[in-house]
Amino acid sequence: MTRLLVAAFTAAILFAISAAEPSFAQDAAAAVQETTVDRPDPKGIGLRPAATPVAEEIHVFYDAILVPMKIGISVFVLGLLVWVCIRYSKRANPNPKKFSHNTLVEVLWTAIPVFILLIIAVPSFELLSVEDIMPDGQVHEYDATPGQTQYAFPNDFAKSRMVTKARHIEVAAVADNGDRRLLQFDEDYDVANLGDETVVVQLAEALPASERLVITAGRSRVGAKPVLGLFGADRSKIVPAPTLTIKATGFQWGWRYSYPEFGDFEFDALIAAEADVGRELYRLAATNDIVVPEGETVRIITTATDVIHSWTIPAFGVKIDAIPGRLNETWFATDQVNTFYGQCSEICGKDHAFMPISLRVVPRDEFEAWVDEQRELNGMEPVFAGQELAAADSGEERQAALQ
Ligand SMILES: [Cu+2]
Repeated sequence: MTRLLVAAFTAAILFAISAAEPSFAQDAAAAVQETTVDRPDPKGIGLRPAATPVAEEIHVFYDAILVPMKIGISVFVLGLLVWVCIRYSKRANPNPKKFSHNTLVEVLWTAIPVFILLIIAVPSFELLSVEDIMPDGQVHEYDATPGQTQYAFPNDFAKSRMVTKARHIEVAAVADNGDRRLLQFDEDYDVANLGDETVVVQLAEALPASERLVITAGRSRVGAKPVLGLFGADRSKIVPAPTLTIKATGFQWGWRYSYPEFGDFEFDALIAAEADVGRELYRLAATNDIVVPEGETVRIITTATDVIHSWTIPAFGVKIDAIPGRLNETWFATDQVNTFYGQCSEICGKDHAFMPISLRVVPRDEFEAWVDEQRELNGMEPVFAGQELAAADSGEERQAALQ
């Protein structure tokens, strides 16, 4: 009987792992296929396809660890129940034993759950830290000079965040048409002076003049990683520091967004009427979308004016409380040009279900046009139309250009 249970348990875990595999593939397919909106599927029970590296990491954790565990535990407990019902029924076991303790069983039912919780804890802490720590990756671009194989970049991070391992560097060759070719450490390049003030990347051979060298450096490596460091591919990448900050303020019942780096223009996003957006998007669509540029890291700061609300986009793997009198921050970055939806996720009163979150990811030039339009609506001059601001690389440079 015991052997049968062990076999059933193992089969359940193997089944769960194999069932989990296709959803990784779906994530990848969804990333390639661009749709115009990402809304919940009617009667769907799965997670939204991952649109950010954090969401990818969450999905691996869910598919490869949580789902097999919950199926395994459910099957095991059900098996025990069935076994007890049959083997120890009044008919099969008319004279029950009268003992009340069994040390071995008690040690096992304490130790095994502790072990299970530890297995869950390790990837959980990893996830919590990537969600909480603002990415600080730096991108350095170099035009290829004929014959040049050595490139250096400053290792000017905070001490605890300095580049000290080959894993903290990504080297890519980018062609004129935007095609990106990731170079392999050890094969295509080597790294010297790790942990020093200036790090040197030594290419095995010089790039053709048609390609630029792009070095991304930093410790904020996020994305699907091998499960427990053992199984599966490493699709993580170094995430650059944010180029944009958005402040989201929850109120009863809607969201107010402001863009502090662009003159702090702000707008309200209330629930859009069903007649305007149709039944499928009702309670997802808002009267105004948050607009962000594709492929860039966005810092989101949340607060509230009355009670606690919670800002979320499930496809991004982002959920963060908006608390009166406090600022919370998190981040996201997505390559998908799409519209994403979320809803207030902290019960906040009678219209809690009527404060949707809608976010539109657009190419950089569309984003700039939108910013200029919003500034105009708020009585400000455009900033991107032909000004030095267009050339600014960071939030600070933009801030400086605005003053
Ligand atoms: Cu709310």
